[in-house]
Amino acid sequence: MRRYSAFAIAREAARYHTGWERAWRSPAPKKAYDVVIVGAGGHGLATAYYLGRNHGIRNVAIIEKGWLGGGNTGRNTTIIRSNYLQDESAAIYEKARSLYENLSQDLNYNIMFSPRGVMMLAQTEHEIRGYKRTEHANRLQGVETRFISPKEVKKLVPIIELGGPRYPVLGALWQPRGGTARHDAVAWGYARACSDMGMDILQKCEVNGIKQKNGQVTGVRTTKGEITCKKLGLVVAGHSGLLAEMAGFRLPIESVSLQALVSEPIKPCMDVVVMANTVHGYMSQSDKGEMVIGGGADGFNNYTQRGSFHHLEETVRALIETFPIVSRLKMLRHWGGIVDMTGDRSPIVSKTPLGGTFINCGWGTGGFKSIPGSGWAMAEMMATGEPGDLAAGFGLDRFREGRFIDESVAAGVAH
Ligand code: FAD
Ligand code: PYC
Repeated sequence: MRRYSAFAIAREAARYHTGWERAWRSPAPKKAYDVVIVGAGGHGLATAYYLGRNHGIRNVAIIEKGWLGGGNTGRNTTIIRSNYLQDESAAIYEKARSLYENLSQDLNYNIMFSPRGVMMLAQTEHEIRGYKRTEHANRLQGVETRFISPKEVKKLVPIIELGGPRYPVLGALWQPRGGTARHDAVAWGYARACSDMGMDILQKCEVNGIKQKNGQVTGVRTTKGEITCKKLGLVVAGHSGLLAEMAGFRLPIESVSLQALVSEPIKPCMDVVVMANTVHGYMSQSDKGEMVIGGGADGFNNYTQRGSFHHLEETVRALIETFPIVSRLKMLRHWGGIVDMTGDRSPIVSKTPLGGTFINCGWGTGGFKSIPGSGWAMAEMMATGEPGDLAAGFGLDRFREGRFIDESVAAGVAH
């Protein structure tokens, strides 16, 4: 595949852009692969990419029932940060954040990483204590965060209302190298690199059965026929429970809808990301000028990818008290994605009871930020058969042993 470069843009401009190649191939499925990954979201594609790049395993198929990036990867609000509390989480989220710093160069694809800074507002005494604790933990973990005063908050975000009607802003946990990236570009960049390594991305192909013999996976049944494999990775976020059932085990996961909306584009007015977790709203401004807004997860399990009116009302009410200018904005679009929630709000990156089968799920409301680190850890586990340092804490056995990694506060989104 030809590299993208300034020279390539000039060359194509001179010939009316007739020479661009397709970013990835759309091949027919082969009968057999060494590795099959189910789910072409960010985590599935990143797993395949690092299998090829770090471990030289390239006879890989990534199977997607819809279109690549059409799940939560293309529906999220793109916040990237690593200000988690527990050591296991800080390690994997910071690995991901640091990979994001150079991901455009690594993939030769502009993912528009924008380390503009992320702040989580403290609006109660309890939140101040919690975020100061996180700041201290992050210092020990090598993650750069700082608790800042209301004055510093106002300087960074002039449009904020510090003395809100219900909760005043008392400070914030500030991560200066947190930020955003273009979500579909992350999926597209990984997909292009995987295809370039000879891997097959099979879109519009649903896995509806898992074949096994003597406790070992042998392949998958799909809407395009049977495919055999030596190793299988299940990376399907909100559909993880369904795939686990096909493989013959149960997961401690609930699937719920998380919603977001964007406004009409306006002039640049906010160049950081703000999360207000007490009133339950968060906001950033996209490069097009739209205000990207989200709230808490639905309070009931479901598989719908739609928004709902009660959520709109709750989220916009929270945002208006934090940013009064929101009251004069028109909203353009509203959608939902099915997120996969564990009890401790930490992911599962694990071997499973079925031999040769590995699972990556449970990133819940916060898995966009972790895509590169998660793919790196999952690839290592699939290549070697055992979890490495990054994945070691996130095994399924922690639920049996009560070894939870509680991140219900750092998850940052009401659930
Ligand atoms: P997905 O992108 O959902 O990919 C899974 C894929 O598996 C899908 O494409 C699906 O079609 C496919 N699949 C399912 N079943 C099958 C099958 N049987 N056969 C074949 N394919 C199948 N995270 C953050 O870090 N920051 C944020 O700001 C943020 N905001 C969010 C806002 C919203 C509204 C939502 C919904 C989520 C948000 N998240 C955020 C969470 C984040 O989007 C997810 O954790 C992450 O995208 C999960 O990626 P994934 O690759 O695991 O899943
Ligand atoms: O994990 O930072 C996050 C997040 C923000 C909005 C949804 N998830």
